[in-house]
Amino acid sequence: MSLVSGPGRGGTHNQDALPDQLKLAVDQHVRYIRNLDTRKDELQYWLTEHLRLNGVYWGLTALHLLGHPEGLPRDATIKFVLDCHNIDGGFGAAPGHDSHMLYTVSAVQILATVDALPELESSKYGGKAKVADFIANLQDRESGTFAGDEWGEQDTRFLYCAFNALSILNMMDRIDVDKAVAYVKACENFDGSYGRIPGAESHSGQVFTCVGALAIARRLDLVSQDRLAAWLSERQLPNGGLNGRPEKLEDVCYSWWVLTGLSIIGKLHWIDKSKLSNFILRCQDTEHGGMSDRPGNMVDVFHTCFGVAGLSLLGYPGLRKVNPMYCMPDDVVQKLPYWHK
Ligand code: GRG
Repeated sequence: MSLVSGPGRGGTHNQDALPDQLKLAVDQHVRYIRNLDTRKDELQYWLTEHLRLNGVYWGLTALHLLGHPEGLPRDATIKFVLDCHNIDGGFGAAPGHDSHMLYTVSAVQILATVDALPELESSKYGGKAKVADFIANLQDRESGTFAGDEWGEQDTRFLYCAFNALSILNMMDRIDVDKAVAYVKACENFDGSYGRIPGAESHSGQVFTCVGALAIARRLDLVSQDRLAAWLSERQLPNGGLNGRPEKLEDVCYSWWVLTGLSIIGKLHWIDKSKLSNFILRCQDTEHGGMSDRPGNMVDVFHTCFGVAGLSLLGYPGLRKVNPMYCMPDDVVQKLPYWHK
């Protein structure tokens, strides 16, 4: 898809009228992401092995939103994902690593994004039913929430990951959705925002997971929409960036965690979109590509993904539309059988 002539959403900027530092450095970002896997002689590459499958998801998602799906070779990507599959049906961060919910959701998202979900059936450790079993076994049938792995830490992040992956696999019937939904409601605080477990501090990361899970379950009626939107809009600081909770610093990734909540409940206009968009663009390395948490800091693929996804939600021209519930290209989500029931 050509970035300029592709199906962009139109939005807050006319790109040609922008000064250079406020233009999205598409070619540099694509080159930066493509080169990440060629840096195997760097210590940093091996120090981040425990995040590899997440890293592939972040890089691939950014490339697809930037209009360059060819940026990572499809066959090698599918092979790497399947090499991370384990006998318990879950996926590890890299071949030989233990299974965890966080990598399992990335595996499912990657395969769906490159239209390769049927490839799961060729895995020596079983197809999508086995993956669904791994996820379903992590639900605490008493409380309804989920653990990340067999060791048991519970967090609404894992509940969201289960909803995300199982809805993509069209296997939500493997879990007790009503119990999980009631658990999410119990994580809501007086300010309309959400925490990791009932009574935990409100954090915008948890707004993404809780509101995202309720949206996937088609239960947005449970969200205190005006109170939540007020709390989320207060996350914007004078420099345009967003923080994750009161009194904290801004960070590009909150352009995703905060903005998605507002987008899902139809209140994106409660923040200053143009100021946020300029903040994200100031976090680019326009020479070598990539985005950082704040202007001038070192770039990484996590912030690059959520910066680009945030710009897509803001309607930055030329970007492929992102889906706020899944952080995947919207056209991929629209085709999922789960959304046609
Ligand atoms: C499919 C997009 C996608 C995600 C999978 C893992 C997950 C589900 C969601 C993570 C949601 C979350 C908790 C995001 C927040 C991440 C973050 C930057 C946490 C930092 O917390 P602190 O306390 O930082 O270190 P602050 O900014 O509060 O000081």
